[in-house]
Amino acid sequence: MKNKSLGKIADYIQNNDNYLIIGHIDPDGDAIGSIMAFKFLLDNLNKNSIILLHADLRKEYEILFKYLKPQDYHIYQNQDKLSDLAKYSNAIVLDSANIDRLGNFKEFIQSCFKVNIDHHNDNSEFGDINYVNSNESAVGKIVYDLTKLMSINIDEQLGTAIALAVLADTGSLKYPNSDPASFRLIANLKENKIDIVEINRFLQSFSSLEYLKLLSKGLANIKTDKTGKIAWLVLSNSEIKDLGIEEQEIKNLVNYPRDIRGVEVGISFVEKEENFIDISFRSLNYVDVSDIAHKFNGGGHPRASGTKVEGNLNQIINRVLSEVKKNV
Ligand SMILES: [Mn+2]
Repeated sequence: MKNKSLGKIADYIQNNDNYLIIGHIDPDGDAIGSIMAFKFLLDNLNKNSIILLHADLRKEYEILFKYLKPQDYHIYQNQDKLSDLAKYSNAIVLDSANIDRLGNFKEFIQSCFKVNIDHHNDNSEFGDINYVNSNESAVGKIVYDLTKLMSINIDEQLGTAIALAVLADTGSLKYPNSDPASFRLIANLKENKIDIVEINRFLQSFSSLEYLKLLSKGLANIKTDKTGKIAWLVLSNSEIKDLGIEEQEIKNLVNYPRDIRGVEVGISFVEKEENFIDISFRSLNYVDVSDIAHKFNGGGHPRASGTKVEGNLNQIINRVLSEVKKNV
């Protein structure tokens, strides 16, 4: 069922109970912020719910986990443990373009009643109720609108989660998707005493000195094509292993090649596991990088997309660059 208004979702959650809340695998700030915000929204309605996590993010996202109790979330261990969640018959799925993005929880979620809330224009509308609006800068903005629609008070925890989601997906209101509504949302939350400065500091700071050293290796490896319109950063698995960085710490490296003046397409190739390359694409003005990601079984938005490809690092770089060159 395709749904053009949030009213159906508001009615559904008012009239039901026991919700799983899940976002996409390898979550970004919008995924984490919006699942947390949804938890706080449901708490406000006295609904029973639990967050599903693909990996343990408690340390990295302490800024939000400080508002949660251990029984508020389930960190994936194995398929057997999922039977503990049998009483939850509804799933709120956020920021996930398709069901494959749910990783190990995919099969388990299939049997639930699914409310799919997203802003990816390639969303497959896998839900029993779907609200997909690619004009929204972040899923956190959609959760905010739902909060307003349901007249839920935005307290510190709910406001912090929403602001983190929107600031993450808009690059702290710097990216082209930062529409007036995103600025208004942040201004409203700031008026509600949400600490926007602290959230931006969290999003823009480095997780450790080792991470900064890894970044310096990545930066030293940046190259551009002859036109100067394509720039790419490369990190091999041996470079990552040498510094002992956790793979989930590595993120947003694609912003560095993208931020070189004159560059239209920035790319990062990060070999998190040997022969498994995480590729991220960002574009500035006109190249639809979601089209390029789709050619390599990935997805995303016109200005921000990604995929994961198995194979030899240098061969994959060459294949991807030749595809990008056709589009620039
Ligand atoms: Mn998002």
